[in-house]
Amino acid sequence: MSAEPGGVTAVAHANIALVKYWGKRDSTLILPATSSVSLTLDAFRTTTHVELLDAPAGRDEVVLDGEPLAGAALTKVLAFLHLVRSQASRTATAQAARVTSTNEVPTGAGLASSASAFAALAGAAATAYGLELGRRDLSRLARRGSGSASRSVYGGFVVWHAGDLADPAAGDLTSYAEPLPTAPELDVAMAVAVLDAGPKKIGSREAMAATVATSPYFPAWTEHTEADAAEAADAIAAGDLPRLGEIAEASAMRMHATMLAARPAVRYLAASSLAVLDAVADLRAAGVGAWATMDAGPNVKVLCEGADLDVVAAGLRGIVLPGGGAPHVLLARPGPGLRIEASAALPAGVLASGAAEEPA
Ligand code: 2P0
Repeated sequence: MSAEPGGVTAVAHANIALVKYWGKRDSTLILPATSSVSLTLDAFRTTTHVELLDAPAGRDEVVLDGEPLAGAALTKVLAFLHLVRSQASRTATAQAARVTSTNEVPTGAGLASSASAFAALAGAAATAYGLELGRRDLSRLARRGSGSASRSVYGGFVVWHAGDLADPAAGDLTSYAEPLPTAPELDVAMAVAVLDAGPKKIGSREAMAATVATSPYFPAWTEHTEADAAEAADAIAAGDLPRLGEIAEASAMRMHATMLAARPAVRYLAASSLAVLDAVADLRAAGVGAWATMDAGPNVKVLCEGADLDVVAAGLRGIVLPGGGAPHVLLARPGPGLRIEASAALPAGVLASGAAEEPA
């Protein structure tokens, strides 16, 4: 089959883990040490277009936000395209791809840009190369680009299963994401206190590996996280936001405690992060349901009820940071799963199978 004229566009949104993924048991297949639970947001998204070229596979072109991608980020994308081609069983496997991506997430600032990026790339590349994957297999494929990307295949609350621990082949088949049953009355939102939009000092992949290798707290982290994921799923099904918030904040603090115990310490917590954590505690003391979570960067995301978003945002904007000034605050609500749009006819079932499994 020849290249689809026009190619394929996919849109995916960032997700924020409420029960964190931190540590792999297999770094080639990107199998996590534990299951994780997340919320896909409406605010930060990646749009990726993939078209096949009349050129051999070694001539892939990758452009991110108008600039040719280079270095380690390019290597990751090329390896992912190679994986997609190796899974596709048509003559087009030998064709190169042109990937054009636009990120509406501050790249590398701990706002989960790799999650939306690899979910969108998985959707666009798999479709362009003629792989007819359902949502579950798309989430397994996205996982190979970046673990957290498996969760951005779905909207709303999502679980990414650790999968079968017996052996890597079984784990590869069973480590996928899926939407979580959610109480209809559970109306949540997230305020993001952006403290440093610059690139992080140490990437999460390297930081995770250092934590697994050197933190004596890592076994305790894995031991408790599986139970946290199950309890978070229960709280989401029951519509119990206070319980979910408490688990989420504890999971984030435990993850940072575990990485702080690495040698040398992996430290994303900044003085400004602590100021925001204090403000969140103050909000709670004043009777506002607000719970903090943090990822591989200093920014603090605050989970709250949808109706409380304005009061939470006002509280965060009122913080005087240690260096002076106030945090920049972004507002988000639950967002949708991966959307794939092809500008040419696609094999029947590719788009339909995804749409059918999309949560309302
Ligand atoms: C998460 N993070 O659950 C955790 C919490 C950051 C802190 O997943 O190596 O880019 O590509 O699988 O998914 C960020 O790590 O790592 C991440 P790889 P990823 O969201």
